[in-house]
Parts: sequence; structure tokens; C-alpha cells
Amino acid sequence: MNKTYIFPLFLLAAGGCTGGRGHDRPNVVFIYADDIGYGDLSCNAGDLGNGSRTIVTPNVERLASNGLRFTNAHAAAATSTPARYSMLTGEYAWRRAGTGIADGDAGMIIRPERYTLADMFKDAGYTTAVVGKWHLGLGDEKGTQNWNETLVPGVRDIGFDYSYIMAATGDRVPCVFVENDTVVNLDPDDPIAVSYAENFPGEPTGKDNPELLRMLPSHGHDMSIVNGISRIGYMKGGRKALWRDEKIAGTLTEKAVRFIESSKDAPFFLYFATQDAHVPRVPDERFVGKSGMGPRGDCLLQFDWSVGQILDAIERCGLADNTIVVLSSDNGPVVDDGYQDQAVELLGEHRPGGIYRGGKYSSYEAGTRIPCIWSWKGRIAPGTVSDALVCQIDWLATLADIVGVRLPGDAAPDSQVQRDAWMGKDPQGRATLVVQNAANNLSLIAGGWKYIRPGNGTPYMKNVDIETGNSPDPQLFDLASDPAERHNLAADCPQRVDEMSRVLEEIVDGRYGLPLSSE
Ligand code: NG6
Ligand code: CA
Repeated sequence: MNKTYIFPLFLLAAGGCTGGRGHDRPNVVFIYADDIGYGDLSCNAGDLGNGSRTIVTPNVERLASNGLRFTNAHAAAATSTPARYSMLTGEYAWRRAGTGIADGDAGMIIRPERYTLADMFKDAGYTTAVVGKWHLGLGDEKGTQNWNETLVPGVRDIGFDYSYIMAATGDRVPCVFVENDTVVNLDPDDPIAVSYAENFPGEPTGKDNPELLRMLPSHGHDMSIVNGISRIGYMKGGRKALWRDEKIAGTLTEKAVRFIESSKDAPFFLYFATQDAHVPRVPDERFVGKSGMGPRGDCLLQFDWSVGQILDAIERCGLADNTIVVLSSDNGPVVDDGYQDQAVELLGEHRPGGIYRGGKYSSYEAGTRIPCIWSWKGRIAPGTVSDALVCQIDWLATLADIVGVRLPGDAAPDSQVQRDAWMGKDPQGRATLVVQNAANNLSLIAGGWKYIRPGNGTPYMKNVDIETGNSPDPQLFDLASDPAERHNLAADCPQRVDEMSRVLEEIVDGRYGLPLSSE
């Protein structure tokens, strides 16, 4: 049903919207944070045991009070690239080689022939956009991109009409924005070159020239220097194109808001992926010192500001009645992720992962159990909470169901239609969920239990102070009574270990039927 909204004059003056029209298919906006943990947002503070509000994120609270807050929502992986791959394709990343944390010169990991969430929205007649951190590769093959020309294949080949992205992460070169497959502010007289193999002659590095740095690395991150911060990988040239770290959040938020404003008259999908609170943490001066927790906490406040800007834009454009807003994070939190930014020293009582064990990179709950909110005015009850087991991998099939798209047969093989769970009508959610840690070790979560498959790799990453869950022995936790995964019950419950291991192997082999036969 089309409705015409009448705007108060002061709102017209405040922003770029000159009117808006409702439509029967909802707009969909993802606000996808980076490395923000369950305990990092104050809407989850009551779940942390002591109820302490060590940080206050009012705009996220505003979204939560308008919608449904999940306490048992997961990213499909405990690091960015596989979590994003799974979310955008509806396929578990561990089914595909080459889906680990991507270098900045990785080729497109999602190939054009693969059906994506953006393709699904295109099939529904939506205008689609991605703004922010990409981290899924660009161009054809690793290291072969010419950053001074159009990058092909690019994100428009996998369903996005508009894009304004960082190729990889804030701590990886090239430190430039790419708009519609072309680097922003290219200067032909200062071409960009990127290498993940070796430095360019004469270019300073963090390793050799620490005197040029304004923030020292704590581990890694000692290659090319951009804005006084050394990164992962080498680049030279493109001086006019380089981002300024303190302006990243402002720039990306502005692009996202502009997309909303310019798309308001027809259904749109926006995937807005913030760089906050990934390293390097360099917030805008407005946020510096505001959290009392150093740059990491300040970046959480900056994230909250971005959320507020997006919500304001949706309201200003008259779209609040017909927009699904989804807020989540790509993986769990990490405190020291490679720079001496005082995150550890100033953490105080704040617990980024809430009561959960582990963190980013980990098989334990804090690795993938992330903040998650869905809001849809009039359709999802405001201010509600769900403990259902849900995963971002289901957004594709579920949203296809909501907007009325029938998926091609081979699309999104692991994505389940969990519409009732995401709408707050089914308290159970998934019967089974497989999550992966940074060492590609898999866990099965089912029926309130968690089984961690034995696997190689270090049990403890000292640099980041995180328990990975890697172990040569099986681990089994009763999440219902032991959500912090303190007691490994594998030796006490061999039958359950056998059963869960069998189910996991069946899912890995694709024999378990998707959607699962028991559902
Ligand atoms: C690690 C980086 C870390 C971060 C991570 C990816 C080092 C020592 N550590 O390898 O800083 O960039 O990769 O994070 O280089 S993610 O959130 O994008 O997955
Ligand atoms: Ca991340």
C-alpha cells in the first residue's frame, strides 16, 4: 500500500529528504559492526551478571527498545571474512577454501556466479548498496589488481548497485575508499601500488621507522605507514586517496545516510559495515576521551553515534514504518588486537564479551555470540528479548521469505528460513548451528549444548590474550547451566559427544539435509 507522508517543515530543512513514500515491501538496513562484543553495548548490560553499565550506547538502546534483542545470536565465524562470506552467501564459509581472513589484495572471494543476499534483493526489485568494510576481496586474482583502474570483478558483479567500501580492514593496505569499483580521489600522477609480499624501495615501515609512528604496534602491523600508523601489507602512492582514520566513521555514515535519502522512494537494501571498533582505533576528536576507556571505548561511542545517524535518517525520510533495521557484529571482541592503544590498561570493569568465554578468533561463546537486534515497526514487538538460537547465515533465506523471493536451487545451501525466530514468534530458533573459529575448527551448538570438535592450533593466543578453544580432545558444554563454558563435560557424557559429533559430521558432509529433516 502506498502512503504519502507529510513532513513538518523543520524536518525538511534538517536533511536531504524532500518527502517519502511507503511501500509494501520493507526496506532493509544492516548495521554491521566490527569486533564489537556482546558486552560492549549497554542494551546487553543487564545480561552480564552484575548489570553494570560500563559503557552507555543510547542509540543502540533506542533501536533495542523499538525492536527485538537477541541473547543467543551468532555470527557463523569468529573472524570477519568467513563471517561475512557466510552472511552474504548463506553458505558456511568452511565449505570453501580461501575464505579465511583476507589480505587487502585478495581477489573476489565471492565469485560473480555465486548467489548473494544482494542478488536476492535485486530479484525482489530493490536498490542495493554496501557502505563500509568489505574484506571479501576485489578484482580477479590475489595481487593482480590495478588499483588505478576499475576493479573487476567488483561488488556490482555480486548484486550491489552502489558501493563505497574499504577493500579490506582499517589495518590493511590499501588505505583508500573504493566507490563503485574505483578508488576515490585517484591521482594519475601518483599511482597506487600494493604488495603483500615485499616493501617498495625507499618506503618507510613501522618496523624500520618507529620514530614516524603516532601509535605503536603491539604485535604485527609493522609494514607500510599511513597517517603515522603502520599497517599490514605494503603500499605506495595514492597520497590524495588515503583515508584519514579519524574521519572513516563520519565518511561512511554520511555515505550510508545519503544512500537512504536518495533511495527512499522505492525499496532498498543497505549493508552498512562500520570499521568500529576494529584496530587501528582512531576515533574522531568528538569522541576522544569520552568513554574513559581509551580509543576502544571511544570507538564504541562513535559506533553508537553512527547508529543514531542511520536511525535519524530513516525517521527523517518517513521510512520508520516500513524498514527492517538489523544491528549486529561480525565476530566477538578483542582488546589488544595489535596496537598499543591502552585498551587493556583502561578496560576497568568493562567486559567486552559479557559473561562469555573466549573472544574474537575463539570457539568459545564470545567468539561468535554477538550483539543482535531486529526492529520492524508494527511487525516485531518493541522492547522484546529472544533467547532463540539464531545465526546471521539465515538472514538470506529469511529475508527472501519476507520479501517474497524464491531462491535458485543451488543458492544459500546452509541458510534456513527462520522467519518466526527473527520476528520473535519462535523461542527456539535453529535446531543446530555450526560455528567456526580462526583455526577453522568447528563447533556444533544444538539443544542448549555445545560440542567443540578436536582440532589443531594453539589453545591460547598470547598476543591477544584469548583462549581459542583449540584442543586435541573433544569439549562439551551445557550452555544452559554453564553459559561461560567452565566445565568440559565430554568425559562425563560420552554418548552426547558421540551424537553431537555424528550430527556435526553429517552437516559437514552435507548429508544432514538442508533444511534439517527434523525441522
Ligand atoms: C589478524 C590481525 C588483526 C586483525 C585480524 C582480522 C595481526 C597480528 N593481527 O591477523 O589485527 O586484523 O587479523 O580481523 O596481524 S577481522 O576482524 O577483520 O577478522
Ligand atoms: Ca571483525
